[in-house]
Formats: sequence, structure tokens, C-alpha cells
Amino acid sequence: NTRTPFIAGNWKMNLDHLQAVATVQKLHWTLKDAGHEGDGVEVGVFPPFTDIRSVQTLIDADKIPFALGSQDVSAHDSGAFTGEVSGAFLSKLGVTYAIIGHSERREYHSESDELVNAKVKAALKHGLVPVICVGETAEDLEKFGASAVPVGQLEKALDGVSASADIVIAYEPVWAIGSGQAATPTQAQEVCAVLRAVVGRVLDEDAAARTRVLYGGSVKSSNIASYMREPDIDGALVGGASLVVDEFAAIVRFQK
Ligand code: G2H
Repeated sequence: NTRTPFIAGNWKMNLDHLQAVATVQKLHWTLKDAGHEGDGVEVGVFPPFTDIRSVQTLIDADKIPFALGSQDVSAHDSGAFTGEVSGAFLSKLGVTYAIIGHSERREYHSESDELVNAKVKAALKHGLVPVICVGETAEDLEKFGASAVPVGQLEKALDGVSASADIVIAYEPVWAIGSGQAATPTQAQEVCAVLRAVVGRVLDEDAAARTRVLYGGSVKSSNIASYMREPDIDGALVGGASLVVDEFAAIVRFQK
């Protein structure tokens, strides 16, 4: 396939803007020192909102080849929505991607499939690429198997989305997040293939072939290569391990 592997660091609520700048700078130099000059892998960093301006300034000034993403986006364009951040503001700041529907937002902030769908549409409207997160809890897994819940979440997230839309999907089994208990590559591949088929059915075959499907949940340098060998896994959404520069750099350099 022709999909560029994507290694995305979801920092969650970690690193203030000074630590963010230091981290991105260190990551850049670590990869450069290791001879990684892009190497056909796209690197994305997803800092907290308050860090985005500082990281963007650094990336721009030092011509650092990392894509910038946000961890959420408002479903609204502007107006009386206290505490929300518009996709219009993010795209003006050079943000390319927006994580939408991460399980932590679904769980702790009661985000419904309908809200996720509205956020996906808002992101696309403002020129952001939504990184749509889906995944089953341990309870779902036991009751319905691995793919039923993520398939339903993805179908709803894609409702009314154009077949030509640029999107990324992240399969993150909730039981594997931050738990150290990663899904096996075979388990992850199975669900990622099913999710790609959903894209084919809801959007079209071209979208299915083009769309990157990432695995997320306790990805580290020691297991990344095993996921990347799978035909339907095009990268990883990395939480905890993205905060440790050497570890994240090793994940980016998974082929080495
Ligand atoms: C899943 C993942 C990144 P971690 O949330 O989105 O986190 O790698 O810490 O399991």
C-alpha cells in the first residue's frame, strides 16, 4: 500500500508550554542524531491546547518536520461556548490534526457518538484531519467481542462525511490504554481490518485504501515493530511512551 506510516504522540494533560518546547526540540535532535530525516514516517505531536502556539513557533522557526495536532476540537465554529476551542482557531495556528472521541473524553466528559460525529464534521469544515478514536472496554470485549463496539462508533462518527474527506482512525481498545496490557498484533490487525472495511462501506473503496488506521494502547519501542508488520495497521497513537523522548524516538525509528 502507499499509506505513509504515522506515529502520533498524544501527550494528554502532560507538559506545560516550556516543557513542550524542550521536548519537541530534544525529539527533533534525537531523531536527527540517529540519522532519521523523515524516512517515510510522519511524526505528529498532540500537546495540550496551551502548548500549541509555542510548539508551532518552534516547528516553524527550526523547520522541524513534525505535524501538529490538538487533542480535541469544538463541534461549534465560534460563539458562546465557554471553554471550547474552535477548529478555525486551530487551523490558523498551523494545526493539521485533531484527535476526536478519545476514550478518556468519552468516559470522563460523557462524549456521545453524536457529539463525536459533530466534532468530526467541524474539524473537516475547518481543514483539520480528524483522528477518530474508537475502541471497546473490557466489558464490551467480553459481551460483544472486539469489533462490534468500535464498528458502531466508527459508523456513527462517519455519518454524513464525504468520501473524499481526509481522516485517520485510531483503534484503541480501552482495556489496553495505559494499562501496560497491549493488544496482540493479531488482535489489533483483526479489528483494524474490520474498521477499514467500515470506511469502504460508509465512504468508499478509495477512502478505505487511502485512510490510515492506527493502533493505540500501551505502544512502546519494544512492541511497535510487531504492529507495523500487520497489513492494516498504519501507525500508532502513543500516550505514555510519547512523553519519554528516547522512547518515542525509538518508536518513530521502528524499522531500524
Ligand atoms: C491510548 C494511548 C494514546 P497509552 O490512550 O492515545 O495511551 O499509550 O498510554 O496507552
